[in-house]
Amino acid sequence: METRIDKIKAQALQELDTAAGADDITALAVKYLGRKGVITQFLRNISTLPPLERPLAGKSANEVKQLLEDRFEAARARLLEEAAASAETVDVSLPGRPVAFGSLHPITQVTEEICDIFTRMGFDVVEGPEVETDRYNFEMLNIPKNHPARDMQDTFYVSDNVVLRTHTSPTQPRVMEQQRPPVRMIAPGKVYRCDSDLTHTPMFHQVEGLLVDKGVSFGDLKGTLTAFVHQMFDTETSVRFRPSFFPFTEPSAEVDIRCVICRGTGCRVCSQTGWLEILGSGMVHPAVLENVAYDTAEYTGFAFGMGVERIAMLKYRIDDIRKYFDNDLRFLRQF
Ligand code: 2U9
Repeated sequence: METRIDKIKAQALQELDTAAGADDITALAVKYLGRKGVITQFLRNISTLPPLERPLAGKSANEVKQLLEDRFEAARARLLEEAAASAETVDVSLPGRPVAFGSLHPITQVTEEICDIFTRMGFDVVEGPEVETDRYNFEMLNIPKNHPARDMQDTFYVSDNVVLRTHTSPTQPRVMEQQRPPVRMIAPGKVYRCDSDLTHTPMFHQVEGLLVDKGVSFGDLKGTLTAFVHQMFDTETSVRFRPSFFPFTEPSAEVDIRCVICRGTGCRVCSQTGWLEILGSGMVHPAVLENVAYDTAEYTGFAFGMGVERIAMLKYRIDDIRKYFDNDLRFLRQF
């Protein structure tokens, strides 16, 4: 004969079969095994049964209680497993996650653009060491022992006779020592100076150029650098040459372009002058040619140098040089 506890058991298992989720299982556990649950009540009421029936009823009720506890626990574990399995499922019909493409740093892009322009004019691109000897960084370029550029305030010294190069020009005498004229080369790369503010960083990039051959004149310098400016900016950009001084060139000239912002009317960027300085240049000093045993009666040359950050600032209208080195992707993604 089916006892009352058998009926409770059958009922509970049937309800468990139709339980849809974790909440249903919890509700069943409360309904049957909770403090006021059906089985708990049943156990409590055993004392009201005739004495002979009590042991069997108690034993069966405890067995059913244990069985239900096990079944509820197993049902919970199965639900958790199913949830984990469905979370791992790959939906191959979903579109792929977009891959973020990297791009060249704006300074690299502008360096390459400068190199391309001079390559088209027949210049070779040569790279030299960033840790340089006093001999190539200063001596060979006619920079005297007492020159302020040699001061420890301006130059990073590695040891007495070794520095972080302060310009890329030492690459030139290294090439000239190995090669007879004609020499047509540019030297791009990193340079280092003890300096840091809105317009200076301790490391920045230069491209410095050199052309040595028979009969090279100041007219060649002007023509070459004007062609460079017209390709780098546009052919409407006027150029002017202003007398200057560098130990390695004589005569020397700064090269200015018409302000790219105000086109010459005067603004904050050009300090109301209408002009922007973008290059240093000059005829190679005879002492520099003699240092590499070039015959100064036969050969002359011109040289020039530019800061890449400055050219890029003017081209892209950037007001703070430090933005190039902050690694802020919102800035870098614009190029
Ligand atoms: C040799 C002889 C001469 C390279 C030159 C400059 C003028 C110049 C500056 C521009 C801005 C550096 O980045 S900057 O601070 N450069 O003004 N550089 S002539 O002259 C040379 C190079 C090599 C053998």
